[in-house]
Amino acid sequence: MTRVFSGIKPTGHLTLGNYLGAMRPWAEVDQHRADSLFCVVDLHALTVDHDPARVRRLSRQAATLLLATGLDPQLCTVFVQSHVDEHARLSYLLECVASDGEMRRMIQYREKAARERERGGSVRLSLLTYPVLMAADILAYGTDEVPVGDDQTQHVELTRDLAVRFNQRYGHTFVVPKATHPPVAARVMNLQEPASKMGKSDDSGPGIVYLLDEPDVVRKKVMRAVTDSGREVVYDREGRPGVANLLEILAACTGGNPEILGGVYQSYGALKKDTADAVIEVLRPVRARHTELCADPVYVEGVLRDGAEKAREMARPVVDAAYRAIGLLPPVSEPTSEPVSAEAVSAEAVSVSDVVVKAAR
Ligand code: AQP
Repeated sequence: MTRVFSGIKPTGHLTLGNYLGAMRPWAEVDQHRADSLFCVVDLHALTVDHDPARVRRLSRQAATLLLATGLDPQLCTVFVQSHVDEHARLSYLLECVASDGEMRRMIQYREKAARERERGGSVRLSLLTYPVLMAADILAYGTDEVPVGDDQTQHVELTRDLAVRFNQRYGHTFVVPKATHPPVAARVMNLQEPASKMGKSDDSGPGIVYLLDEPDVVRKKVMRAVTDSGREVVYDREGRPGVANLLEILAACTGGNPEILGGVYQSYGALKKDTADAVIEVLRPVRARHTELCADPVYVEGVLRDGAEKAREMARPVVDAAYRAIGLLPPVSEPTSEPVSAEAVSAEAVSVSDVVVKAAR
């Protein structure tokens, strides 16, 4: 069965971009067709300046929202990254196969580091290395597919490169995964700045629809969305990015096609009104289920506890195999009373490579 892994960072309140680009396909498609793991990647939230109490709150909220979107613990595994040590264990090994140059080329690093410097802050080393941790998140589970918004394509490419390089150097250990994207709304743009992605840690509140926004707030944000200088409603991502963004959002919410929808509207006002209605309807059940789940924190905690246990069991053999393959001595479970002969050492070498081959299968 196909193995799917993906995650969400608790760096801010989750947005319509997170939902349409990732969370909705996870709940509506992936959990039904694949052996899926979905994770709140809290370690990634430590790569920028953060308030510890806020990260904890946002992690709990993200986990609750994952369940509110319809993820079913009977069908998939939902957990928190820091509850499974294997991610950090594997990350270090992958740092030993990644190069400094390839990390500095990551677009998200360059953008976020520039933003951090503008604010007068210092750039954390973890901001540079976190794509390696993301590679570890994915590779630890023998993942075949990573359903993400298209801003994550470069990180999944890096993951593939690291997997291939590790396998070539140290023997076949990792499955080489690929990214998958939803057919529309793989990159929802900020309603006030249609050239920028709708991101949860942006400062531009009015351009971002949050999953927990009240319906009248959603309507206000959509009705005030920046459109383009023309008057005609056409789907043109380059020339009319504001209108194209609204058409994509509407298409994603109604199951339509943005180009066809472009021909239906005579005015920006009508397009905005229908888009606002469609977004409000799509978010309504998520908000309602979120309220119910907030009243039952014991259930949410139980899901996360069971999820972490299952995830640990899946990741451990893969990460242990990587430790052996790269040349680390297996932990000694019982002290040896006998001196180790040269023959025993070479026999150990044979049995270790055997373990790697078996784990990779
Ligand atoms: N605007 C978007 N359109 C489509 N997909 C998106 N995703 C994020 N934004 C959009 C997808 O949501 C998943 C989880 O994203 P993330 O938590 O890794 O990061 P983020 O929301 O993209 O975070 P920001 O806003 O850039 O700020 P930080 O990084 O500081 O949290 C991913 O699959 C992503 O593609």
